[in-house]
Amino acid sequence: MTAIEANFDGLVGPTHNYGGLSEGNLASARSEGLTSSPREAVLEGIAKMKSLSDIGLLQGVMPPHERPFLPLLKTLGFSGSDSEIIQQVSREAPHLLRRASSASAMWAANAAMVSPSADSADGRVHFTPANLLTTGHRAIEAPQTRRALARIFADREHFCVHEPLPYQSDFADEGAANHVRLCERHGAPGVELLVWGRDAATSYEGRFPARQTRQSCEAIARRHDLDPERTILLQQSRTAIEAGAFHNDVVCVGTGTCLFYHEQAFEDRSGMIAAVRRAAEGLFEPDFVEVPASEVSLADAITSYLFNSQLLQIPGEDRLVLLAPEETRENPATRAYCERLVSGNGPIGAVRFASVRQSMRNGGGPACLRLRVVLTETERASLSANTIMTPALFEALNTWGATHYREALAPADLADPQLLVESRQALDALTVLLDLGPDFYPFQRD
Ligand code: SUG
Repeated sequence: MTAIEANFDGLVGPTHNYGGLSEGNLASARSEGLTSSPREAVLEGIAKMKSLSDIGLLQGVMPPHERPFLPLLKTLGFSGSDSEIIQQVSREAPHLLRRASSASAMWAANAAMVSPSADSADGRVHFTPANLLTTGHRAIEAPQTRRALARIFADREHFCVHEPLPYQSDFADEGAANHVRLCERHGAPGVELLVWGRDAATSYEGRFPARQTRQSCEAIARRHDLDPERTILLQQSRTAIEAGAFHNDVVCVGTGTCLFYHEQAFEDRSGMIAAVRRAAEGLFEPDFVEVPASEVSLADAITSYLFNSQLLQIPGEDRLVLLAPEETRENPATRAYCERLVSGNGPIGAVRFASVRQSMRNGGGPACLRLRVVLTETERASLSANTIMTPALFEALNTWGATHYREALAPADLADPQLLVESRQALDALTVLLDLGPDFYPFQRD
């Protein structure tokens, strides 16, 4: 079966801001209180999508969520008109307003864990929306994410969109950011690597939270009906989490037969290599591109986001292309590493750079912004809604972002009730553009 790997990018929402909400995410902490530019952010994201679509890759769009999220504030006891609620919460509990206003759904790598039909016993593509329960601002994402996935991947003959895992600490799940799939061809059975940071059966104490549990990986492997022989559970290294790698995709990325990772990414590095080799036996020969700490320290890997890159198989190119954030070029250690990498004969033949600075300041690089979905031709043909990037959609989204988004958003602006009005207008217009149906957002159903 031939299949391709599509990227569905999260469109940045109109309230994009720097709330300092993610413990263990160093960029989020550093940026707290800065003034953001929602318009620049959304346009950067749209430009990245367009550039991938232009080189022949299938590019989709995941819609932003409704923010500020009034249902959360109402559940917490705030009442009155929408504008009264915003004013009251901004006076009495500004941290809750930040929580309810984050545009964090843009990081679509955390939207869900996805297994292609070639890996699942029932021959369907499986999605588990991530419960994201470790951080308060992200724990409200899953219901809307599920709705978006169920709208786009509506055909039940080909797609199965599960409920998120239970909201219990044992099942903390952060989606595809802790998942890598290796394969000979996208349409052939592959090896799925599920990476966890914490085993719920033992106590975990660390400087920063470990956001993914072993138990959530086990549950996902079961419900996606993956072949146990081809599925590997791996422990993310504690050292990496302590250094600020809050997801495995901050220190590792893989596609096709190539796994590109930092020497200190996994707790048991040689065990990981042996397990991948064993699981790939008879399918393909894995290529391990390991970056030694002596060449790129964990600290440099994390500030530059070298690994939070998209590793792309571009039609017409023999070797893989690494699409890294601009910050990787600006860091002397990672720039020098990239030059050496492409001068060799390894599987990665070129490094290109994308500017996603607004997202990067919150710890989201090119890889965070996209959810990969492997699709056969039949599955591709059965997608619903209008979410595939085309020149016309690009033009429409660009105009939409430039029209509806603010140039600048300072922390105090979250208290402005007009921001809620503007955001809803933007989402109403987007619902039509992307053909998401009349009642896609909670505010449209009220
Ligand atoms: O979950 N940042 C996100 C970044 C997610 C990056 N995704 C991947 N690595 N795949 C997070 O920590 C910061 C929001 C704020 O502080 O305003 C934030 O949620």
